[in-house]
Amino acid sequence: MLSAIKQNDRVVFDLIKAEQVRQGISIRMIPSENYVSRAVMQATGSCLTNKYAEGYPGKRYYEGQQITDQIENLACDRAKELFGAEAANVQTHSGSPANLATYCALAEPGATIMGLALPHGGHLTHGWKVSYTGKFFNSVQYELDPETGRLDYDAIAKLAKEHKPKILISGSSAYPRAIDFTKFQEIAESVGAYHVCDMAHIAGLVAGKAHMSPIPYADVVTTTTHKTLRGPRGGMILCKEKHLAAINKAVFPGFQGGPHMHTISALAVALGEASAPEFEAYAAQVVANAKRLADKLMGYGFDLVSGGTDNHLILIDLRNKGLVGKPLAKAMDTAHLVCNYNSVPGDTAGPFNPSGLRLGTPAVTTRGMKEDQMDLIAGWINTISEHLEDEAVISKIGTEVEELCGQFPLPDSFIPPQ
Ligand code: DSN
Repeated sequence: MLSAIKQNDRVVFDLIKAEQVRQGISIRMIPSENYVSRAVMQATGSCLTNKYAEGYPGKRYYEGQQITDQIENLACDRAKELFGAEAANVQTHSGSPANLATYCALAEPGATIMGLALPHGGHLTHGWKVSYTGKFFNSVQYELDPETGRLDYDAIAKLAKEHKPKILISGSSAYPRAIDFTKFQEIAESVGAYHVCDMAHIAGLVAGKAHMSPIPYADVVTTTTHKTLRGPRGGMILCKEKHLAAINKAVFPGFQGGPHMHTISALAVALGEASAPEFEAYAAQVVANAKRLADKLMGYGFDLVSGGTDNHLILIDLRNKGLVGKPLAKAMDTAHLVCNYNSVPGDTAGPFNPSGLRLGTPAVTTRGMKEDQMDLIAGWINTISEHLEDEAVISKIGTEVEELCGQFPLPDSFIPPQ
């Protein structure tokens, strides 16, 4: 599949090959990243990238939709079946536009929306002030309990009562604990708000029954499709039937033009894969790996926000170690251990050099790594944290990481087209 690129554009070919090598020899622990199957990757590179399909199946603005309508209907049907949702829109290009379109479908500009603050694990598009979701709407932000590092549902209920939001957002980008969506539904109902859940990070865990599903408890559920769900880079909105017309209108023509049909076809493939029984085992192992890694890191004296994890991610607060996130993340990257630095609750450092590190297990679990490998990874992170400036130590760990990756090649069906 890459042979034409090699022939036509050697520069791009070499860069893609180099990235393939990097992904192969790295322990990739950014919790929002994964490896897609070769089938998903081939669909994203298919002839569907040639097709415009503004509108929705049966009501397009261009002809030649004999096949695209079938593909989009298939993706919607598989999404509804997998998640038990009443309705689906599979056209949003990613999670941020999915969120913006959803808010605009349910509320007027200037209305009050309420989401988790970014340094407490929320996403930019949950109303953080630098995002247009925090400018177009009157954004009220809830925070984690400073003692427990967990969601405080009583405090959220109190804030909701005070501000009467039109939309209450559940979901997060850096919250390591299970979320009780029944509580969010109760709070939303009590103040007459719509409950919008952004399940981007945990969509694969929900599909694999390793996390409570928000679908029965939310008016609208948004998600990206490429994180734990292991699909192509894209977005999806699942909702109650009564909201579908408004959601569809907000996505197209409200915010987007033509849907990316190649991505939608790849999403259909990924949804099929996530419906297979093996996917439940995958989701369970993602969580088991994260728990083991969390336990080992705490054993080395790392302070984890909330004291552990229930899902696929871990947030280390480095302040007790006298460290900040960026130098540690960079040293780890040199040793092929890839994660991201991250703000932590109560962080006084800026977002470019925050006090935390965010790690996740979706990608390493796709490679087949289990608890024993998590022990090794925790040990390496600890050693690097104690030898940040020691190139010899970091280089030795880099070699060990490469060796471990050699023992855990991607399963055959995940090896990208060569
Ligand atoms: N950028 C994603 C993440 O890494 O969590 C969220 O959209």
